[in-house]
Amino acid sequence: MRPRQRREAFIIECGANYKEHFAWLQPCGNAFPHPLRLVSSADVPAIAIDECWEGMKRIFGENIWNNEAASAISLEIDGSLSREGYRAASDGAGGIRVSGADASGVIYGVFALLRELACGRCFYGANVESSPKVPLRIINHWDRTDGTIERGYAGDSLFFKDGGVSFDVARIVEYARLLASIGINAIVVNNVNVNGNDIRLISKEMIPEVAKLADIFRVYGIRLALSVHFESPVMLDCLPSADPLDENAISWWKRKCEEIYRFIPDFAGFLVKVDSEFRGGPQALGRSQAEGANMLARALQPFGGIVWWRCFIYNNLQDWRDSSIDRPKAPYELFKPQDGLFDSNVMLQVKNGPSDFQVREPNSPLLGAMKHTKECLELQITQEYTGHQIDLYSLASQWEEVFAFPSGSGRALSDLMGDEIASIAGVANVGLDDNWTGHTLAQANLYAFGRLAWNPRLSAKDVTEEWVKLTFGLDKKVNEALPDMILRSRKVYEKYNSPLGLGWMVNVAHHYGPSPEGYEFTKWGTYHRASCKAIGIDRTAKGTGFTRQYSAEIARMLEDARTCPEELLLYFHRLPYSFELKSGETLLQHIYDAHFEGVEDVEAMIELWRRLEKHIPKTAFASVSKRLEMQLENAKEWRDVINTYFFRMTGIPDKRRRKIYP
Ligand code: GCW
Repeated sequence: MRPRQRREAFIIECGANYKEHFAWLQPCGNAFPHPLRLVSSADVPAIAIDECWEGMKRIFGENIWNNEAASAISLEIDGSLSREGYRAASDGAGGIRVSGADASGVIYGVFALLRELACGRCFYGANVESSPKVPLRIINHWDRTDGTIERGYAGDSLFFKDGGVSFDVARIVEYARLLASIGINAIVVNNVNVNGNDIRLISKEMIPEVAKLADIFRVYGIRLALSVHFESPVMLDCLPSADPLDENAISWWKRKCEEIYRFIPDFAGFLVKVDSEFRGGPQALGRSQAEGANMLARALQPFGGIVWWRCFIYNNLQDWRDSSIDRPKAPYELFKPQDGLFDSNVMLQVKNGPSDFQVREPNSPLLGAMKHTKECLELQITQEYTGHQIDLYSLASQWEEVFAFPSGSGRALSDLMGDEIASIAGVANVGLDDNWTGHTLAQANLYAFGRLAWNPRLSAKDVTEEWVKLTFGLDKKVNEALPDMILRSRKVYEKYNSPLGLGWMVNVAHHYGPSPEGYEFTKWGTYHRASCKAIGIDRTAKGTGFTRQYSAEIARMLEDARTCPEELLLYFHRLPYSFELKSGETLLQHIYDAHFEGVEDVEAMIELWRRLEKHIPKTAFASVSKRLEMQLENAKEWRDVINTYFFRMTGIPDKRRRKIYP
């Protein structure tokens, strides 16, 4: 018998058939172990019970539950486990006990058990225990209240429409459970570029509307946060100034927080972008970043709120003629001297790379450099520079490298996670499209974000294999071939988009497709400075000095073109086209080869995908096939434009005499 009635809003139809919007929570019909009862202690949240009930039916069918059964799944709280942690283990009597440290822990424990069972791991041997390495695991939406999404490639916003909060309850519930199933515990629902009507999301009129979203997410242990405009006091209430030392501005934010917490008692806090890309901020008012951030932090502090203060600050009105300014240096130069000045509920939010979510970048030297200030690592799940969810691109493969990147004293970034870096944020790749992510296989990136945020030491291979099994079932052929195709896709895209860490050869307007000099003479600070002889920026001590921002051992490695990781060569060095790579090829020949190979690799991917036709649900097969064809066109465009560009620039032909357009 069911332990309690499910509320209407939580009923998700679990048909026997694959549906794209179930994502990785598909019905699967795995081998039935034996009937079970479901028992739980009184402090277990109703949603954990519901998810366990529905989830087991999804995996094993309706008959899994039988009130008379001898064995049980029992859910309980066990305060001895670490925060948000869980244990799911055999109880020795044919059943399983799921213990969670707290309400969230039981929810995560249930989803972990379901994941194990759906992946075909043995029911009787189930034994998983885990707790998150990083306490705050956040999704950042770049959604606007008009319903559009900045850098969104999967339809309109799930949350907003026509200037206000507007959503389909069932869809948000589905989204919340998908996020909870991968361990997400906070969500920022609006864009960091807070413009126009978006500024009003914290107005008296709109807070109660936003609170309706918070109410849904809360059930799944997810706290809601908002991006705010630093000048809100001026823009919303006509105060003369937003100066963080001005008493009026200070008390405005205090009152605003009181107002927000009346409607959203567990409000997570504010995400703030200032002093960059046409945003005002403390710097524009002659104040420091710390003064700006602390004003907001002190207003949130009595309620347990946090300020995520973005470090993506640089001069976006640079003169391309001036080679003394080097954009990647800006965040460290600005923030490092202010280490220790930020309140304890401020998290400095740093993008993984010092440039901007390029296919290949070193890690930002600011990550781990702030010894007395908390940081948040920002990753981008939406594929802005990585193929717009048209081209297949495994971000798990990229993030695995980000986490492995050396961070001084023999430590990798993953070693700092949860310690110096107390939170992790991912820019969402979802929208109203039926399959959430436009490209069905891009669901794997959202899945991987959650899993790696929980445990940054998991391998890209493991989480990708998991996603494939959960999404497309235990078909051997698919399980063998698809993870590999997904995992290799990052390298494939890199070959035709950005070999040797070059980056920025994209169309300026939208960042898809090639434009070798698109950014070259702009004000954005993103140049490769290709001439007929050499290419790349010298960022060594002899050049812009950017390498000096890293610890001595890392700087030494990057300084020398012979020890610098080859895939980052042109990020740190300016080199002649004749420079010889480890393969023995010249730099120019490598660029030609990579672009030809990129197209061949996409053709091979298409071939492989075709061979899976009978094993993949029709809807997913058709939509992915269509995108792969578009990707092939894109890869060819990149190959021909970039190779022609360098051939015209250098006059040196491809030594393998392949077609280049003179
Ligand atoms: O480079 C830029 C992106 C913007 C984004 C910005 C940021 C939300 O192209 O679309 O704005 O980064 O991260 O603030």
